[in-house]
Amino acid sequence: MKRLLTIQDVSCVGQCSLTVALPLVSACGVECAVLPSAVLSNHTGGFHGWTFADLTGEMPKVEAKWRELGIGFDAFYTGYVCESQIDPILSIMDSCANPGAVRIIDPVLGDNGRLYAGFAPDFPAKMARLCAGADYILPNQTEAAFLTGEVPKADGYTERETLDIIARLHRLGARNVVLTGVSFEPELIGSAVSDGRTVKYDFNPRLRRRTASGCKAFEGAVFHGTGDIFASVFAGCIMRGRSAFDAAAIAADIVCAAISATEESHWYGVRFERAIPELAKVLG
Ligand code: PXL
Repeated sequence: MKRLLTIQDVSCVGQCSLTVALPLVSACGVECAVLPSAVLSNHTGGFHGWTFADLTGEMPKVEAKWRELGIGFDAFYTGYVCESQIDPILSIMDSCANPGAVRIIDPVLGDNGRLYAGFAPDFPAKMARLCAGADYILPNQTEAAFLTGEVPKADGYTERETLDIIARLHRLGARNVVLTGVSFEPELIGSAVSDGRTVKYDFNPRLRRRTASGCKAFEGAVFHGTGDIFASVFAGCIMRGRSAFDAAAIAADIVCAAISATEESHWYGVRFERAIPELAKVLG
């Protein structure tokens, strides 16, 4: 069994980051070690405030202990991290890598055209340094724009613009790019998977908050944590030997299943737990 280290925050409530990665990577049949980047009472998307304990100071100590113990990892998967953690993370990925270790970077910066609360405008340039040595990066459209120094477009991207963004993301130094939130027609949304030579698309029907009860408050509302579900399943599938395209397609199916299983009143996350049996079945 492969051992993956994921580095991202613990949002104690909110169904995102580590509370999603640990169960989903495990459900893929991959050992999931964790290094929490911070502990928050809840995620920053829609709650009225949150507590925040930065764990940057622990990182060099944990790294030193792992080196002493000879602990290594077959993969690194990073998510929501702080500015001060880019160098400590690069150091851990250098010193605790088993031969051939894979680097999967989800450059968590923002969504829907905006940086997440608490991130400074110069953070994307720092996150780009993590992307530079990545085997796979998994930005959404907003993150792709910020990483390449652009202002996110509100009205979507054409295929030509998408291919241009992907080329620019490769130029950051990433070997494979999985761009999420790609949509060339309103009812379909998916990802573009590029190895630097060819780009393949995977699309699914665009799901919206159910409004059967007529509750307009949820119509068009965002689905928090779906990027983390996508990245976690993608990472697990890569470790299980799937191609990047297959991993992205399976990850998207699990996101769709989780969204479909979520009642409209559950605003802060999606019910990914209900998709775990499907994931375990797909990966045997
Ligand atoms: O899902 C991304 C994410 C992770 N961690 C924290 C967040 C968010 C998005 O809002 O606030 C703390």
